[in-house]
Amino acid sequence: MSRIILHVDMDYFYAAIEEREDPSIKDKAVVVCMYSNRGEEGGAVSTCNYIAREAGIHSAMPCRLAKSIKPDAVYLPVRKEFYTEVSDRIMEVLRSYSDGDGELFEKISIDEAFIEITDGAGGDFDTAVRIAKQIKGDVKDMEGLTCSVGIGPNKIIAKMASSRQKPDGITLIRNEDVEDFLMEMPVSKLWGIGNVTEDKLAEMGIETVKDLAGHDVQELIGAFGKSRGAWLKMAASGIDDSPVKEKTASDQIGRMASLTHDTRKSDLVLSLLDELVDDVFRKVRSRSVSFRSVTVTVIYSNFKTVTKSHTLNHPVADKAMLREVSYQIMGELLDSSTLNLRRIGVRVGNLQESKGQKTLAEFF
Ligand code: DCP
Ligand code: MG
Ligand code: MG
Repeated sequence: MSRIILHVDMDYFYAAIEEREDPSIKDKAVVVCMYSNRGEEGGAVSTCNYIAREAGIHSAMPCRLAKSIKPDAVYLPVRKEFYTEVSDRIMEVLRSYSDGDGELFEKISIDEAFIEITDGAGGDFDTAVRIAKQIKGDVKDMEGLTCSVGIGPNKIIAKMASSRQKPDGITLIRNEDVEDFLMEMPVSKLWGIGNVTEDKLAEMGIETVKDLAGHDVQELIGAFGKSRGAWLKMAASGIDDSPVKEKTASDQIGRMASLTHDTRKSDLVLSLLDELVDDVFRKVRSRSVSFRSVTVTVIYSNFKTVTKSHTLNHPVADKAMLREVSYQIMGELLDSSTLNLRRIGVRVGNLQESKGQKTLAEFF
């Protein structure tokens, strides 16, 4: 069965959030600026909406230049913390779609992530498209924002596919489409190739992905070293076995699951919570770690996602403690809304190697 990976990237993310917050600017060019300590004139464009892009404005352009090109655009300062809150909520929803109950998920920036759905889609790319539509619908309903999705048999292809149709697009590249998709691209478009590599390849006469795929691997290894040289050859051939795995996953252990039907009955919710606690704790024990934070996630029937965390005074590896804290947080979440719950999750974080299995009793 082929792997199926989605790459989701939000459309003009910071500027889209600003439009949502103030619909009166929606039909204007909107430019979000990162002002430096040299004041308004010294900053660079963080991002802008598509109307501003049509005028030639783009990320990293000096704000001063943007203002000279389009003085009548709306210029706003970056509100990073606010965008991060929006991002966190979106990421929880995206994570809830991944295989392994949220494990095969990888956030790679504030507005994009990989989601492996090989099992979720039963290995079928048409089903994957349906799931992608559902994800886009969830994000739209929940946050009023659009995103673009790339679907492919690996991360490199999915990542490159998501930017093919923007904004609000879905691009599917099946195994049999990979070669055509890649071949005519300049090497600079291959995900993972930066300016330095591009220049070095150009010196070797390699300009397109096709040139790179056809190049002698030994020569690439000679120029770039063993692992990078081999990687270049593989990537250009559309082969990428790298797993979807969060870089920080080693610092978190979690599980999510759906309730059999949407409900807020505490006996049903808590019995699923018990199962999740059991599973999470089994992994905690098998990795011989202690944890200091406990996070509970709730996705309501309208897809609104809420997470709540509790940080303990000491790292513990104690199942009773994990259950107690999870119950407490879940109780607070149930009290704070009258909506039915669709999915719930438990996660522990701030992991440390357990030197001997410390139990709660040892701390008191
Ligand atoms: N960003 C930034 N400076 C950059 C590039 C990006 O501050 N040089 C920020 C602002 C973007 C966000 O990161 O909104 C996400 O970056 P993307 O590259 O995904 O760009 P956008 O989401 O803005 O636009 P697109 O629709 O092309 O994805
Ligand atoms: Mg984006
Ligand atoms: Mg992005």
